[in-house]
Amino acid sequence: MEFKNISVEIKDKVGIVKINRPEALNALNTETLLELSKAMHNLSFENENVRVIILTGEGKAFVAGADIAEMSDMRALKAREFSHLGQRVFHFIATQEKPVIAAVNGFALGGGCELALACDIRVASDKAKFGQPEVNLGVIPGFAGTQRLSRLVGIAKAKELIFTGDMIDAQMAHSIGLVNQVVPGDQLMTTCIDLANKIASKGPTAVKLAKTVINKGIQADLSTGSSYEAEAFGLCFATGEPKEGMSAFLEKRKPNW
Ligand code: CO8
Repeated sequence: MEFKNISVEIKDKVGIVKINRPEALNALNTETLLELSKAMHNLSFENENVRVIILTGEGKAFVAGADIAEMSDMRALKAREFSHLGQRVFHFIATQEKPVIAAVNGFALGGGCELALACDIRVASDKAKFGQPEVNLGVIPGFAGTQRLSRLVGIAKAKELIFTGDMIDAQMAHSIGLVNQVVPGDQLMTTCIDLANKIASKGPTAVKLAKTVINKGIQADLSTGSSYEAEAFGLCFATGEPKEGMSAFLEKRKPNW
C-alpha cells in the first residue's frame, strides 16, 4: 500500500502504521484520516496474517491534533462532517477485532490524544505529552475525546483536562490511567513489538473475541455483559483453537494456531 501521509510495514504477525507528516507534527487532515482508514481496513480485513496492529507517529509527535490549518476556515456543516469522519475512522479502529497498540512517541494532543484513546493499549515514550487543548482554539474535542477520555480516566480528571487544555507528561498520564506503561523513548518500538508479538502468539480468535466482549460489555450492565461473554466463550469452540490450546498444554508444547 502506497500512501502520502502514512506508512505501513508488516513484521511477521504485526502491522505497523506510522503517521508520517512530521512537518505538521502529524496533524490529521482529511487526506490523512482517509489514508488511515484505508490502511486499517486493509490490515483488519485483508491481511489474515496480521494479528496485532501498532499505531505510531514519525518525528517528535504521535499526532499533534486535527489539522488546524484545514479547520480554520470551516463552516458549521463542514466542521460537523469532519468530526463525523474522524469519529468513524476512530470507531473502526476501536471496534475492529484486532488489538491496536498506540506507541505514543511524542505529542498526543487533541485529535492525537483521541486517536490514542481509540486504541486498546497505550505505551508512551517518556517524552510523550498528552492533552486536549481544543478550548484554546475555541472548540471542544470532536473525535469522541469527551466520551472516551471520561470513560478511561473518570469524569473529574477528563473535565479538568478538557476545561483547562493543559498538557500532561507521560508519567502523569500513567498515574491517571491514560497510558498502560511509560518506557524510555529509544525502547518504545521494541517494547510495543514485544507486546504485540506476545499477544499475537495467543489464541487468535480468543484475543479478537476478548476485545469485542470487553468493548461491548463496558457499555452494558454486568448481567448483559456477562451474557456477551458466555456467547463469545462458546463461539471460541467453533474454531479448532481451544482443542489445539488445550492439547498443547497437556502435551507440554507450544500451541500451533
Ligand atoms: N495542525 C496543523 N499544523 C500543526 C498542528 C496542528 N494540530 N500542530 C503543529 N502544527 C504545525 C505548526 O503549525 C508548525 O508548522 P510550520 O513549521 O509550518 O510553522 C509545525 O507543525 C511545527 O509546530 P511548532 O513549530 O508549533 O512546534 P513546537 O515544538 O514549537 O510546538 C506543539 C509543538 C506544542 C505541539 C504546538 O505545535 C501546538 O500547540 N500544536 C497544536 C496542538 C493543538 O492545539 N492540537 C489540537 C488541535 S484541535 C483538535 O485536534 C480537534 C480534534 C477534533 C476535530 C473535530 C472536527 C471539527
